Amino acid sequence: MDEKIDRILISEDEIRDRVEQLAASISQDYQDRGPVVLIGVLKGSFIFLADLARRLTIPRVVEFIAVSSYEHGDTRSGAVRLIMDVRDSIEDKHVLIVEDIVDSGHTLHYLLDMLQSRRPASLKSCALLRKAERAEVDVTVDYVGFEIADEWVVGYGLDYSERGRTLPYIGVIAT
Ligand code: PRP
Ligand code: 7HP
Repeated sequence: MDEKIDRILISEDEIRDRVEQLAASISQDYQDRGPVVLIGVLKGSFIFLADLARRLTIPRVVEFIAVSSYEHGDTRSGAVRLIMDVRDSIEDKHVLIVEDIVDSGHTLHYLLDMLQSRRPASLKSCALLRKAERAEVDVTVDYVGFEIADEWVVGYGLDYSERGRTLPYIGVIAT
């Protein structure tokens, strides 16, 4: 995989430092609220969620959800469907969606709508990466690790056709 990486965009050290900062902010914001339910969006969030969850200093519970985007040939339609749901009810719980990346925003928009209908006590979102210039829907991301440009990135959970997910850094793929 390494030979296909054009350049490292965010190093392992930079990711570690930023995840630490995000965990500190989240821990402070949720400190008097009881346990936060972290919902990791599979597959891309699995490494970010693992690191973030371990750095929080507040009570937390880990859940996962899986969604898929409908595709027409090479293009995504923007429609999203649920593949795997969380196990437990989130009613009256403090919920934080954990994403690796917000690109068009359709996935997060769908999840916020769907989870809000289940009447959580609060619902917020956290994404390691956001490509603001690619946004197609207006969606609030409460905690953002890094704003990045419109380039395809892999590593730290993110893939290109299932490749590159376990790289320890975020790299730009050579095209
Ligand atoms: C990626 C990523 C987000 C979504 C963001 O998932 O993990 O969930 O795309 O894109 P959007 O903002 O344009 O909706 P993907 O569908 O590639 O699946 P994966 O996480 O299993 O790789
Ligand atoms: C999804 C996604 N997955 C990996 N790398 C990117 O740049 C991406 N944008 N949207």
